Order: sequence, then structure tokens, then C-alpha cells
Amino acid sequence: MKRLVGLWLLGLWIGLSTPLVVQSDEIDHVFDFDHVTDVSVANPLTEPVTIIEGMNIASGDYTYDRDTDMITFHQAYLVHLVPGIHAWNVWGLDHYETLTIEIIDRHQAYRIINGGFETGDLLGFTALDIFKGERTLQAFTDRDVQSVSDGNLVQAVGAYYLGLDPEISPSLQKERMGILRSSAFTLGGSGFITFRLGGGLPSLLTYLSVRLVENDREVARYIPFIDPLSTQTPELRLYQADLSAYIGQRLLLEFCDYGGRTHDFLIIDDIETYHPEVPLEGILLEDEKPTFNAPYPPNQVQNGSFTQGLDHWTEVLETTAFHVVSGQMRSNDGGDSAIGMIRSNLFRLDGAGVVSMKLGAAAGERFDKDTFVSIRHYPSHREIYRFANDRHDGIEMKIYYVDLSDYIGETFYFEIIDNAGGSYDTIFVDDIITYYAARPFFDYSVLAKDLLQWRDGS
Ligand SMILES: [Ca+2]
Ligand SMILES: [Ca+2]
Ligand SMILES: [Ca+2]
Repeated sequence: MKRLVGLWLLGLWIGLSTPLVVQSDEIDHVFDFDHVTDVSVANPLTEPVTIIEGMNIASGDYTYDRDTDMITFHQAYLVHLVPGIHAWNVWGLDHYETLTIEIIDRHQAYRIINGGFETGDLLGFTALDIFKGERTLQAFTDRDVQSVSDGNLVQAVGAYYLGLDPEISPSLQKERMGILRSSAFTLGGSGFITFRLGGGLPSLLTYLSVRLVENDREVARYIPFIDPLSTQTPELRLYQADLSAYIGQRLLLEFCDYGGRTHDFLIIDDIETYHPEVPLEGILLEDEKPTFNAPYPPNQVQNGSFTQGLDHWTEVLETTAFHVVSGQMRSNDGGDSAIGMIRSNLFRLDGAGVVSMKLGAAAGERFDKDTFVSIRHYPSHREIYRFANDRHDGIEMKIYYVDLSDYIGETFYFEIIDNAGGSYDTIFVDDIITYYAARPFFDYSVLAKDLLQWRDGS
């Protein structure tokens, strides 16, 4: 009789996401968001399972083992369920039994999935390839999730942290690039988040970006303090960030590695986005996303031909790599060993939607990871185009055109990057034009080749 009442109740509740209220002695199993695992439950039927229905379950979300007569609900499915007691219909040939799993309330809505990497892989995260879509250059892979017992990284929490794949060379470990995107969460509690980060030297090419899900706007950027002495044995430090201005909003985190040099890497653990109270521990990081003071961006980027020195350009690192020589902006103030990044003011794309500039730099593999031009969208701060010199002969600067006509009316800025200190590691830029009333004539041979290839690399 109890079973019949259960079936009747279930009939009422099928298709609704509201948790079914079930007596606790009827719960078949529990799932804990803080200890993510698959959940195996005995088949409640006296015959083999044909299909399971309910809670938007799909055939890839569970497996049925005929030999053991066990049903296994996959962790990747369970992590998305809201807290409560959920029921599924387990079908045989012509009838079903119900099966229940309690999802423990761990404030899931306010938290990212697998923030401590304790599944031993990147479950819950998406790794986006950046550079030419080259899979071997993806900085964040399941193989980078390291067992704490395998290393000497005492600052990690739990059994795993996101480190560096030990099977590849140290130089490739750092050369790789990528973006690791978390699952989305609603910011709740105190509005503070905490995370453990480590990496190489202070690098403006590796950071944590916080974005609004609604419109992809970057609301904050955090760059860890890094002790240069820690480059040999990367150290995770606990940080906190105050995002309380965004309480109630849907956010996601992106750990970004845009750099290809030995100091450009991130190691990560213990990301917690829900703190009911302001956390007591952790170094408070300030938002370091780019800021601009021109409220009405012109269509021609200011001082694009460097006739006014470096006015309207902002050097980002504290070093001074950029100077103007013979009317060109060059990154070799102090020689090729200088490293730096300089940022233009904002410009609004108008007219034909084409921009151009003259470029001089060494060409070829490696150089295109170290000395390049990046075009970023504002206010998402998303990098939408990246190109390097591929035609300069070392004597005469060459013109490069970028067709951005899909983005007319949008606002952008340039970043010019010199991220290496060896011979020929330098970049020259001149005559940046961001406004053409009519489309200029140019053919494929002078088109800037986009080095970005966004792809879900997971
Ligand atoms: Ca961990
Ligand atoms: Ca890197
Ligand atoms: Ca340089």
C-alpha cells in the first residue's frame, strides 16, 4: 500500500523540479556536494533495468551493471541537482519502481562545483584553448590535477590540487596557455570569496577574472602576489576578495594563463565562493582590472602614431620597456631584455570597422607567443584578436589589417606585449589607424592572422 501511495505521489510530481517529500527511512542513498562521488544503488526491480526517468536524467547520466544489478548515478549529473530528496522511476519491461537520493544541502547554488579539485580531475570546470587551438598547449588539463601526497605542496587542502602535469617538461608546463572556467554560482552570504593561488613571477598574463554570467562583463581581476623565490617550488597562498557589490548576481570565475614563459603559470586549490561571514583568513586582493578615464571613446585611438610620445598609453608593469624612438613605439627601452605591456586608451569601432597598424618584430614560432598585439573588448575585457609579426624582414615595418566589421559600435583597446628578454625579443609599433570611413583596399597577404582559436578544450 505504501508503495502505491508513493507511485501516486510520484505521478503528481513527475516533471516538476520541486523535491519530492519522502520519509527519511525511504531514502535509498545520499549525495554530498562536498565529497563528490558517483552514487550506486541496488536495482529496486526484480528484473533488469531498461530505462530511468525523472529529474532530467539522460542515458549518459547513469550506468546499469547487469552483472551486479547495480545502478550508478554519475557524479557529473548529481553535482547539478538542487538540495532535497529526489525520486526517479526505474523501469523494467512494463512497470517501474521509485528510487530516491537525498542531495545534502551544502549551499550549492552559491558555490562552484569541485572547487578543491577533490574529484582528482577538472569535473565542473571548462578548459578553453587560447593559442591557435593547439591541444598540447592547453595549460589546464585533468593531468595537471595532482595528488597532494605526490608532491611537497603542503599548502594544498584535501587530497588534490590543480598543479602542473609532471609528465611534460618544465618549459612546456609554463609555455602552455588557457582559460579555466568554473561553473556558475549566485553570489551569496558576505559576498567574499577565497581561493588558493600560486605561480611564477608577478605576471599580468596570469590572473583570476570574475565575470557576470548575464553579459560576460569582467567585474574584477585578481593578480596573486608572488614571491620571486617561490618559482622553483610553487607555493599556494590563501587569498580573499570582496565582491559584495555583486551579491545576488550570477558569476563565474576564469583562471587565465595568456603567457608562454617560465613565469607564466597558475596553480590553484580550495576555491570557496560562499562565506556566510567575512572570512578571517586570506590576503585581501584588490581588483586590478584595467580602468580607463575616457567616458566617450573616440573612433580613432588617441596618439596612434606616437607623435605625442607615450601620451594616452599606459605601461602596465612597473618596468619601463616602452619608449618612442624615430616616431615608433618600441619595447626595447633598456635593450631586448626589457619585458612589459602597454595599453592604449579606448576607441569605438566605427566606419568600415577595419583597423590597421605597422609592426616590426622577429617572426616565427615562440616569438608569436612572446611579442604580440592583443585587441580587447570593453567592458568584457575579452581578448578578441591576437596577432604577431609574420612578415617583418627586420628592416622595414609592415602594415597589418584587422577586419572587425562584425563589432561596429563596440568599444576596444590595444595591449602591446613583450613578454621575453632574449635577443630579438622586442616589438615595434607605429601608425595605428582605427577609423576608416570607407573600407580600405587590402588583400589576404596583409591581413593580420588571428592567433586565437577559442575552443572548449575539455
Ligand atoms: Ca584540494
Ligand atoms: Ca603559461
Ligand atoms: Ca623584450
